[in-house]
Formats: sequence, structure tokens, C-alpha cells
Amino acid sequence: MEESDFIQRQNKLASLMPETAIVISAAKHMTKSHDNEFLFHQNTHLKYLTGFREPESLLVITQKNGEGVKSHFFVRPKDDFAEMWNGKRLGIELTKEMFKFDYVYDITKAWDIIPALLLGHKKVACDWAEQPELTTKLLKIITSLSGARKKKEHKPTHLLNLSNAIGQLRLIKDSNELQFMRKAAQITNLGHRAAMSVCEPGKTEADVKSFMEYIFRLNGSEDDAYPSIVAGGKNALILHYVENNALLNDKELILIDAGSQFKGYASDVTRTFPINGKFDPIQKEVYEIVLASQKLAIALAKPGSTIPQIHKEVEKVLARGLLDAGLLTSNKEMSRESLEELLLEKDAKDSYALRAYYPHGTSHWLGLDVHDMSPYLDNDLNDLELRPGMVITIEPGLYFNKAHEQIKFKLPLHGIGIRIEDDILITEKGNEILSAAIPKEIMQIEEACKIDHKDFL
Ligand SMILES: [Mn+2]
Repeated sequence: MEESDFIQRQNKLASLMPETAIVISAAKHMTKSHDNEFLFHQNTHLKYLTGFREPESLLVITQKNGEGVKSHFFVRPKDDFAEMWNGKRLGIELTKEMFKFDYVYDITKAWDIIPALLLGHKKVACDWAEQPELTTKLLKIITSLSGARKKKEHKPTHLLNLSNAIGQLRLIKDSNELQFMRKAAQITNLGHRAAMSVCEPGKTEADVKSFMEYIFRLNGSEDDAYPSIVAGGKNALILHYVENNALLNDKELILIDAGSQFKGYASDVTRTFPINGKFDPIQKEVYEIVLASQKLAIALAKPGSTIPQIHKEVEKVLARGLLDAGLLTSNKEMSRESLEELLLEKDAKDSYALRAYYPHGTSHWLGLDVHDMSPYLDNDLNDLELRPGMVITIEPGLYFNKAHEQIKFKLPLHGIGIRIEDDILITEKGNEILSAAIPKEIMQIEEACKIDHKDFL
């Protein structure tokens, strides 16, 4: 990416928020254990606007009358001693040279300088939810500026939330972002295939997880996009399963929800396959229902449709699929029609029986964050229509934990959890499946399970 691309993003954001000084801080280090920190993960708004990766940095975009849009960036100064312990810093000069900010300052002086930068604007914007400490500090400055009567300059009277404007920008991916997302999906393909090849009864979830993540790294991914879910058998019923250490049993399925991160961009893919490499008839039947709903959802993912519309169609395919296959029946005498109604029609409490088997949504935005920080509604509170350049996931599933009180399982479904998830770029003509190379047809999966895992090394 060129520095000018970042400057363009800063200018676009400024034009969405006129007369506003915009302030975004770096993420904070999080303590893992005494004197030790989790791997630093940059605030994704700051990363999107600047590409800067160090902690303890801060961006102020100003647009005072007559001055145009200016970028002010605060960084840690060079410090040989600190760098010996905790790694290199770019420092003030190099940051200015490399990132083309208009002004670069020492971060330790930030709160002496920022009040003067805000003066002359009617509004100040920051991310309230993600950066509450910064929000509080800015509110204090605004309060103290309001008492500065002498200066013939605008004093900020509004503190705006930044998230909607920057979320709108981040919705539409540019060609650089798409290049990184395609690469992330390619690496994820190799990792998932490697997992299929290495998985067998007697190994553990941890064995499969670490081999898959190693293949992610080996192919250039700097990190996992989110904590991998590697869930054998009934562990797949826990939607955010994180233990990932159980023994893998013959004749059960394994659900893997894992994606590599490339240049900060996430992929998010789920595949479910037999631990021993061969689906049994019941597993096959449920799998085909989920797959049919996923394919229909992908066909509907095109400009003009909305995420809730797609979700609704997925629910219909899942409910009808379960009934057509005769997998569910009612406790009492109940017609197929009333059973379908029970599954899909919301009652007064806004609940419906299918929620017992499909409790989550079908799609979310994908980008720098795995659940990318962009709005789902427009300014009139309508569901956002999909547009070319947006990237969503499509991830229907079926989970058989406990039968709904009025429903019986006709076959031994208990313990089966299946989800299939792909990453979808909306295009002018429809969509492109970024993760299309990852096996999901039953035949393809069974073939992929036969491959020697050493082929991936
Ligand atoms: Mn997802």
C-alpha cells in the first residue's frame, strides 16, 4: 500500500465529518501475566487510517477554516534502552518521512499540544465505545476550552462518535484490501486442508489445531484472525468453544472455525468433516441440509439484498430440509404444516423452535476485524443493502443439543453440530467466494481427508 492511500482515507473521513477534529488512539497493551503482555494488536481504525503498527501513538485530523485537512501524529521517541528491551521504534523523524503526516510529535507531549489542535473546530470526534478513556480526556479539554473567552476561534461544543462514519468507509473494500483478503483466504485454504489431512481418531483437537495454525504461519500469515475453534463431536455444540484439547473419536464429526490473518486482514471460515474421513448416512443427511442453505444464501448475496433477508431464507431451507428428510417429528399429532410453522413462526416472545437448532445469525461484515466494525443499518434505520466491495461471511449451521419441548428427533441426532462458513465479496454481478477453494462438497472433503499431511510441509 502507498502512503497516499492512507492519506486519501484520512481525507475521506474528514469530508464525512466536516468542521470536526478527529482523534484516534493506538490500542493499549494488555497484560497477560505479571510483566508479560498479550501480542499487541493495533486498533483497527488507526490501522485503517494510517497503517501505523506501534503502540502508544495517536492521530489527530484537523480541518480548521482556511487550513484544509492536516494530519498530526504522536509517536514514541527513539530510546536505545527501551528499544533494547522491547523492540525497535520508528521515532519521530522516520515516522514523518515514511508515513507523510503533516506533523509528527513526541507522544509524551500529546496532552499539552492537543487542546490547541481542537480549538478552531465546532466539533470533536472519537470512538466512544472502543476508547472510553480518550473520550473522557477529550470531554475535559472541551470543557476547559469553553472557558477560554479571549480567543476569537470556534470552541468545540459537540463530542461526536466516530464509529458510524469510519464504519461506513470500512464497508467498501479497496483493491489493496481485497488483495490482502484474497491472500488471507488462500492461506486459510491450506490450513483447513492440512487439518483435514492430519485429523484421525486418537489424535486430539490440539494436535489438529496446532498443525493447521502452523500451516497458516508457514504460508505467511502473521497471526490467527481470531482464536481457532477446533471442536470434536458434541464440543461443536458450544458455539465459541475455546478449550480445543479433547480426544477425537471415531465416527464423530469435527467442526473447525478458523481463519488466518494477512497484513491485518481476517478470513473467517468454518468446515465440518468426519474425524475418520468418511461421513455416515445421518451426518451426510444433516450436512447436505446445511450445505443447501449455505448455497442458497450465497446465491442471494448480491447488490440490493440485505443480511436479514438472506438469514430468513436460510432459516426456511433449514426448517424445510429437516422436515423433508424426516429428521424431526412432533410429540403430539401435528401436521407437517403446523410443524413448519412451529419451527419458523415467531411467537409473542419473539422465539421460534428453529432457534433451538440454529441460534446464531447467518452473516457479519469481514475486514480488519473478523466481525468488522461497520454499521448494519442506514441513517433511517433500514437494513443496509449489500453493495459491490462489501465482504460478508455466510455461515449457516445446525446444532442438535436438546430437542425443543414439542419436537422429537427421529434419528440419533443428539451431539451433532455442523456449520459451513465462507467469505463472500459482493460484486457488480453478484459475488465472488473468496474461500471457494476450501473443500465443502462431501466428495471433495472425503478426498481431502485422504491426503498425506506431509504434503503441506
Ligand atoms: Mn464468522
